[in-house]
Amino acid sequence: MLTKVRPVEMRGTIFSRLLLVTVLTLLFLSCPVQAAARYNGTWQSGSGGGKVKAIHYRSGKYRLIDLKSGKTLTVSSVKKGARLKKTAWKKKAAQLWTVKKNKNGTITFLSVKNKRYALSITKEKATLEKKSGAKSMSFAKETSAPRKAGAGGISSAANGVSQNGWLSVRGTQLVNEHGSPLVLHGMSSHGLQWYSNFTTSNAIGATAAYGANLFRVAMYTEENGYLSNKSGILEKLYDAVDAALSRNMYVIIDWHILSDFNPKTHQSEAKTFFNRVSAHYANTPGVLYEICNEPNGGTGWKEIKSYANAVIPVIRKNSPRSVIIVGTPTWSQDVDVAAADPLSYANVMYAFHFYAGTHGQWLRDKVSMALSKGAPVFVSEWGTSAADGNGGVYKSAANIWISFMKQHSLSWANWSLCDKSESSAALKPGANAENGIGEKELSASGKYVFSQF
Ligand code: DCB
Repeated sequence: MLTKVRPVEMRGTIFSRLLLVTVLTLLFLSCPVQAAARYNGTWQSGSGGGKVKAIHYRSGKYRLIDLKSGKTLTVSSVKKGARLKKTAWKKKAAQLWTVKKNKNGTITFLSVKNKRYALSITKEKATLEKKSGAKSMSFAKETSAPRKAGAGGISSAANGVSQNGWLSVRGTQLVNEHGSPLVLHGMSSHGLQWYSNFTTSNAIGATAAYGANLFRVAMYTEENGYLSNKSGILEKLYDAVDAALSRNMYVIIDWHILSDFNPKTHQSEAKTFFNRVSAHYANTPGVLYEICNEPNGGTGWKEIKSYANAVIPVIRKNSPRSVIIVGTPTWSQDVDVAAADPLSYANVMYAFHFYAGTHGQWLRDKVSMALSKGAPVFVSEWGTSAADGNGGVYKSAANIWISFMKQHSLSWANWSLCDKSESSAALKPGANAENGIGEKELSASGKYVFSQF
């Protein structure tokens, strides 16, 4: 075996350089100027509104960046109520602040121009005010760490769209914009026509607090869904998708066929719909499209393929990079059949759905078969109940499915975020998700699923 050996004199040089770097780093870290950088970070005033990012300049002085515009807050005149300007960073005293620690743990930013004046931010404006204990002058550090199960908070996805960008499929694996594998986990809504009270930014944000980075918007086509109220349901859909995106979540737009059995039944409506929404979200990396939820009633892969070949180009024309999920025969179970005769498009995945109380090893075998043939699988719907949405909760059967999905790095969405009186519902009947979701709101299924994100 050949190993490259550096000449002895070079190793000496490297060693002394390393020593020098280490000594300099230690000196730098221990000097008082560096210690003053402890207020670096994002701060929010007690009155809500805009956030500022503090960046240490020198000697305990900070510049503050307005997070909406990315510009530096600048004092234009030192008087009470003077609006702050947002300008480019020019290292001027009018752009520098010192920090005063308050008793309640918050901090106040004092202008270097005159330390009796402080930064005040309300929902409406950023001004200079005479230093006081007012909420608008008391800033708390923003904590981005997701709240843990049971906390019931509202958050944004910690590993979502802003960190991962456009998704694509490499082999059978979903990868992010940098080519690293990414697994998405989250909830599916129930039918938008019935449960849009759980597709709000707060309700979806509550799932993010537990670690979810995906939300699926189930837009039924029949059963009083889209086809019977196009403009009304479309509005609900846009609201739900925007809500998920506002929480940094990836979001699936699901054309939820069910009682219509065969996706070809409403193919022309599907083309119109997907043309419209993919144009609307053309430059939006967070959106994925699921073009037919669960073909059933004997619909074969040939027909689904024909439908997919008609709908995919419509989406791709508007939004060429979007990942598209295609339903498979028998309520999206026969991924093995699709794998034997795959679609020719890139960045396409095959939908696989299961219900723990009904489906077992024989169905996992279909997934293994599909993956071994190189077909990418997305578990865009699964439940802890039986296939009718009731029965159970089948926790030990679900445990086996969860470890199977982990083993194969499969992304999933659980059915469903609603308070319907059925065991697959994640919330108890009558639950309100607007103030976060906690022990009080979660059903037995919800408790189980929310601890798995
Ligand atoms: C799927 C559907 C989904 C359905 C769930 C649970 O259907 F994608 O829409 O949700 O799985 O059955 C249920 C709701 C009910 C609602 C009903 C009709 O939970 O509240 O009343 O939809 O809108 C499946 C999946 C698998 C199988 C059968 C069905 N299977 N199915 O394997 O037999 O009959 O709907």
